[in-house]
Amino acid sequence: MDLFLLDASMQIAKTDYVSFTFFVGTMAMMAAAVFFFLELNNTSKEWRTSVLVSGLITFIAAVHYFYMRDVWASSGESPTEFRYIDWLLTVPLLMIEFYLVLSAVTKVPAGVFWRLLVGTVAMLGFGYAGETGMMNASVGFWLAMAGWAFIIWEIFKGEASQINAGLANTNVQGAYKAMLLCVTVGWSIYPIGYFMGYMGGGADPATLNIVYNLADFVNKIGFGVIIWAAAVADSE
Ligand SMILES: *C/C=C(C)/C=C/C=C(C)/C=C/C1=C(C)CCCC1(C)C
Repeated sequence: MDLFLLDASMQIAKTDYVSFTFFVGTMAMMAAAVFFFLELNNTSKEWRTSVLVSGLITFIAAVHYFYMRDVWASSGESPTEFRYIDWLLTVPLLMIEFYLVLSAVTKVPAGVFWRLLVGTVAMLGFGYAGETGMMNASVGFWLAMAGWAFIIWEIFKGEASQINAGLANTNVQGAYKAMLLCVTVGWSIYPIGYFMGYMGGGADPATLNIVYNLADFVNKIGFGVIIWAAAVADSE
């Protein structure tokens, strides 16, 4: 089956499922961004920043997907640099969402965000070092896993979770629970992709990129929808 995708020299029609997922990813992220931006009108003032940030996350991803497809289609190599620039911008924004969603209904100390940011930078820094060969792939994997574990600890047991437990707002608590699920179950797709790409006995860049693209779809658009749903419900 030909997917009729242009490569960099404007040559058409090669069967390239990875390019196809980048292509669909660009469209989906764009559509999601437009949706979240327009839905700002349907949300109360306290929730507006959360929904705005969901729009920014998907917008930033759309632009990166556009470039990543190009790199893949013209070289057949993983667009690791664009991938990690995207993650370095969007994952901290996802972490800010925990702060913002709680802040919609109560006062939250900034330390909650800073600890999540530290975990994020460690997770992505070691992941990048492992993927680019600056560090042994397995060592990078386990150090990145430690960063992820730190994030999970903060939102399950740390200050963020205690603030959430003390709230009376079911919309926020419902969203918090769904966001927890994203960061644990949804995010687990990334280390699985990394493992298959770098550790399962031989790098397979095609599988790696398809898995990462699927994970982004769930964890950027899905995550945004969770927040949007809570925002709309709580604004009524
Ligand atoms: C929008 C982009 C998101 C939500 C990206 C999330 C990325 C991760 C959760 C990556 C995690 C990794 C590990 C836990 C270990 C192996 C290396 C990584 C960076 C793939």
